Amino acid sequence: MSSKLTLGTKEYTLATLCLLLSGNPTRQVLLGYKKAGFGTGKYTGFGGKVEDGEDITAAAARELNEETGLQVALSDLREAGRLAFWFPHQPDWSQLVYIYATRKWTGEPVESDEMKPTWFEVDQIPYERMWQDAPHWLPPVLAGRRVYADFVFQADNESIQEVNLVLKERS
Ligand code: 6U4
Repeated sequence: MSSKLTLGTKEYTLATLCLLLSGNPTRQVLLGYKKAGFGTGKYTGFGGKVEDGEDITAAAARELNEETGLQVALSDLREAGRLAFWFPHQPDWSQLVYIYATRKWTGEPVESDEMKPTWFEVDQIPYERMWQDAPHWLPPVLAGRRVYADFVFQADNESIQEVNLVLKERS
């Protein structure tokens, strides 16, 4: 069973998203081309639903491993923000996503049934092949900030209707 969180009248599924960064300042980011499941055909970070009773950071490391074969220590996952995605026309798609970033892992990324991992230069990110929220939150995360945001999607479940975004400096 996946974990849920209710905020007011909205119910969100808890999920994670991991970004692997290389260079300091960041020059490249590892994104995955989603081959199956939610967001098929789009590039995203690595992650998935938090299981009932599971620690959220542990879920992030587990999903990263399932999708890429990489290992990451929980202490190397830096909290990079929290994003609430609300789909009023498809409420069961709504997720509260915990974002993590790391520069430390072991192994080489391998393609899985779900994801094809690819490195992108930070000035060549394929925003046109990502969720439409990505241009709002990914650049500040790549610049080392933490992003706390609420997104509301339109009836097409693709376009953004409303965004509220707060940036915090690196902790
Ligand atoms: P299963 O467990 O098979 O249902 P799947 O449907 O493949 O998994 P899910 O729901 O477990 O995927 O995970 C969805 C992933 O997509 C998470 O890493 C969070 C991320 N995600 C969800 N909404 C997003 C959005 N609007 N923008 C974005 N990533 C999003 O960039």
